[in-house]
Amino acid sequence: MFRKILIANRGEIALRIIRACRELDIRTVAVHSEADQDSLHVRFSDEHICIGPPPSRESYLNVPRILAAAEITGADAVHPGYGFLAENAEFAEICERAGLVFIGPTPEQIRRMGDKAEARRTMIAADVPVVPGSTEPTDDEASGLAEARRIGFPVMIKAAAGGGGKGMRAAFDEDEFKRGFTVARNEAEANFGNPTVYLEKLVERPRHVEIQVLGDRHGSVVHLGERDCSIQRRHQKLIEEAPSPSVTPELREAMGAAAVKGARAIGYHGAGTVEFLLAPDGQFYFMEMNTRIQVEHPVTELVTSTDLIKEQIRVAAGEKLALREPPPLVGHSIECRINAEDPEQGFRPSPGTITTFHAPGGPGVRVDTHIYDGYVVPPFYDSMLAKLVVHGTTRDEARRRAYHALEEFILEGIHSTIPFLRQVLAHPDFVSGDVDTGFVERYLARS
Ligand code: MV4
Repeated sequence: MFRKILIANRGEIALRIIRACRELDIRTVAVHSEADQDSLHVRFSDEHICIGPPPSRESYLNVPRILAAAEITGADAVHPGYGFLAENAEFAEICERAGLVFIGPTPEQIRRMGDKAEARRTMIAADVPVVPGSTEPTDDEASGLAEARRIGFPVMIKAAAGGGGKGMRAAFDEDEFKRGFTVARNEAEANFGNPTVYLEKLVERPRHVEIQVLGDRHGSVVHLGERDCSIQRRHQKLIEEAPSPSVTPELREAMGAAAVKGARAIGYHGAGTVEFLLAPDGQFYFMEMNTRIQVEHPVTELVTSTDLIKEQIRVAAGEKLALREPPPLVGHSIECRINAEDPEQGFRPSPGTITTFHAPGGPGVRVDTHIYDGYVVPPFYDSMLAKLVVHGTTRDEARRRAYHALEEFILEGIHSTIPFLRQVLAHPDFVSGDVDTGFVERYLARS
């Protein structure tokens, strides 16, 4: 097992990794920017090193500084968390070359799933269902249009190098296609330096359902059920839950088997997430594979009684997975992301000093956060401050628990998403579980 892990991240996930390391008797090294001097991940780590000025480029994305910190402290592994360098194949490669174990999959696996068109080809070859569409990306409008006619409208135009909805356009007819193709191509070029796009049949009113997988370095892969992440706004998830209210045991088995097949096809090891679009007719289609631990991993932890961060560390150290088959899912879990944003002002970031902080408690209530009374929310990073994660025997118990816990959550001095989250939890369509990825936009358009 590792002796010392460097955590190349900040905020709640850095703290979450520190807690896992303590349980495994592994020492921790926190790296931090000048803006995070007073952060809890710095205070609760065994050692800490400042790696640069506040902007991420100069600190949390500064590879030479992070490697120097690992060298100085004698760390033997690096946990990248999520965001920042977590899906940077080059970083994973550089770590390995420096003799540090990267806690995650191989650079090759990261690279392969990072290229969306390549990921799609890989899944087709592995017999995982993908949305009907093209396999060869193009940057030529005429050949794109011919392909769109073959697939049949409506279609979705997607950047080959994309992800997270950038360089993506829906087109319901040829006119819309011509305009959308140019926009998607330009966005793809500007954001990813690659103008090629590919086409898929548009799936209308889909749910976002993703399967958690774990693989070890001995060829074992298991899945741990799904998370429903349909409550999103502009591709930022707001509420996630496990299990999905729209997934039956039979569908779970089919989606789980598809996810495991896809992961096995690339010899995947570590924690990963296979994202699917779930159509209203019950058909599911591969979208993307995320080769990292995700923000919403706790809902899976609570329904499977698994510590996913500890599992990530164990498999990175070469241990075999203890889990041989999907664990039973017990009860229901819901996560609410509490962001320093003002829902009344179009979710505008709201940094500043937290003048009063009180976290809720009680049965089935977990709060993952790095903030405290007097904490100053810096303007430089992601606006997520805390995750409220609840567990209940039934979905309704979990939902009501989350609603009341948010009422107990005191956060003063800045604006937060708490009031908005409570409105969603009380919305009749959320109560009945009848939501799709368009829920938040429709809701906001009406209010
Ligand atoms: C789609 C789709 C409908 N049809 N593909 C959004 C981000 C990227 N990962 C894929 N996305 C979508 N791909 C086809 N063929 C709808 C979306 C989509 C979406 C997916 C998941 C969660 C939220 C979403 C919001 C808008 C669009």
